[in-house]
Amino acid sequence: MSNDLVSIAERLDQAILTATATPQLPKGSEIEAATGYAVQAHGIELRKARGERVIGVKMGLTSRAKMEQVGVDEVTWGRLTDTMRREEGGTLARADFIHPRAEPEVAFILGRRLTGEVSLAEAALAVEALAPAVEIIDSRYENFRFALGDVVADNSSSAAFFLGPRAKPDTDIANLGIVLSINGAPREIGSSAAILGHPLRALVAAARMTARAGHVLEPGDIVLAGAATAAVPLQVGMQVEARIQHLGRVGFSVV
Ligand code: 0L1
Ligand code: MG
Repeated sequence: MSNDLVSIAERLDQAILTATATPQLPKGSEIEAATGYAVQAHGIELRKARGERVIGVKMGLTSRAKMEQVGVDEVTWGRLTDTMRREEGGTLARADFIHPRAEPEVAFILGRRLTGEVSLAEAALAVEALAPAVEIIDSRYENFRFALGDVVADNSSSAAFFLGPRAKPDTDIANLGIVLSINGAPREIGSSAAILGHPLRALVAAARMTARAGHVLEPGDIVLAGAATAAVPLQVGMQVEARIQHLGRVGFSVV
């Protein structure tokens, strides 16, 4: 990888470590999605060198609401590491992030390896459990503004996540009601059908897209299917809760 791309990965990594936004890549020097994935992989190597472990992936921009919120219209993915996982029912320290937003997600926990071109049926068979989840996205770019390759380089904005209790893998997830509440009041309401028409399609896309980058989904991995609603900016004092019909709830407070 060129020195320029290494330095983008290092700049994004510093933005994470210092919770300080970095300027957008200058107009005309935005990177292609494929290059963005190489930069993302390098950023993850920097995290692994600090002892972090990859424990799954997140799919991004899998719903129209999300694509419209950020003006990018392609599905993306990023890696989840162990230090990004937070205790369900616990806290999220606002100061650890730049401009965090929360979004409700369906999570898959895999029971077997899944990679490459797979059918919906094969993807379903690989699922050991489902869970309600909240992803915290925190673009490392100023003003949450980016083009496709830039956001891919930035690990698809992924910053942290909360996972709720496990639900049975054969739960019908085609059209589940999803509510994201702040301080007990519903803020965003959606349906799992907004996630590529069916959240399992996000898992199929995860197997295919990660394989292209030489990344294999392994048993035990967590896959976030992507949000069904727009993301909500977080402030200190908020109690955040996601409820997904038949899957349950997951919540935390922002301190
Ligand atoms: O998880 C997501 O859908 C986010 C992907 C990146 C775009 C954003 O920062 O909202
Ligand atoms: Mg997300």
